[in-house]
Amino acid sequence: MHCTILGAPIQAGSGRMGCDMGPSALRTAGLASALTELGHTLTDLGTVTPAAFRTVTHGNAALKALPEITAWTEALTEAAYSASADAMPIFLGGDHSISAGTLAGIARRAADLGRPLFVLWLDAHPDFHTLDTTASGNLHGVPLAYASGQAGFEGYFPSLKAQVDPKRICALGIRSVDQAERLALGKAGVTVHDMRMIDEHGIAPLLRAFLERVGAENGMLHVSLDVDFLDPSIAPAVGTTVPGGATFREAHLVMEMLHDSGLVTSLDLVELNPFLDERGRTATLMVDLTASLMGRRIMDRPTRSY
Ligand code: EXY
Ligand code: MN
Ligand code: MN
Repeated sequence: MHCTILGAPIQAGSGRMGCDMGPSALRTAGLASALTELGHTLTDLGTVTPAAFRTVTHGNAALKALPEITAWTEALTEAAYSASADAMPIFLGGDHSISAGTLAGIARRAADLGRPLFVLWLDAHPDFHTLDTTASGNLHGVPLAYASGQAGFEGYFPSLKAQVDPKRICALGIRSVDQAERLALGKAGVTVHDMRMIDEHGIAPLLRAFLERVGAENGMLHVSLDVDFLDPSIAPAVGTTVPGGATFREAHLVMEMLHDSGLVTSLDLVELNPFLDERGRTATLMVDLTASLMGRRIMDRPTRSY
């Protein structure tokens, strides 16, 4: 497969410093060689440049860095649209606000191709706030709501050429949800598999059911991997740790199943804050998980088609 790598060093969406070093840490941890060793070809397109900042004011006084995040969203939408023309783009965050742009651009690509876009959101959080409901004002908490066309972004964020159908989103690993998000997710029809679901059923059957849907509709599949999907004991380098996350083996199993499905068409690696890491272990784990998603395996086995 041909992959393109794009760096999106945004940190303003997380309300703290450090995520701007994410792309650099992922490169240092060997992302490029992990991909080429698996036989993939690769173009590193470097760092996306945000559009010019506009002065924007909003009634929610808590909002932080709105002009900056909307400028990045504008640029990332274009970058994601172009990069998905003939390759599998891998977007290196940066905090999760990058996905406002990556999803918007990929959704436009899917619409051009006449294919349904599915999203697998691997995260402790659903990031389903609107500009009106976020209390923290941290815009890494809004990208999924924006890209799926929830109300309240008009006039602030770029208008969407195509949106993600919320009914084609599966959020997996969720364990920190604000009340406004809970209501909005239910209303929009997003599939949310929280940790309780994973504990009761196991992660594989939940993911398999979703992949079967994607395969049945010949869908494209965007995977958005937030570091805090993982348990903090194995992935400390994130500002929003929540106990009780995916284990090392659960996370690798998800990646291995995604590879075997052959369905993944784009990927975000987000929220890595190298300032909080321990000798690069979280960056290395994120690269190893990407390698599993791209075909690294312990032993050969027949590929399953979904
Ligand atoms: N729901 C909380 C908020 O809106 O502030 C926490 C959001 C954390 C978002 C991280 C990236 O996944
Ligand atoms: Mn997130
Ligand atoms: Mn999160």
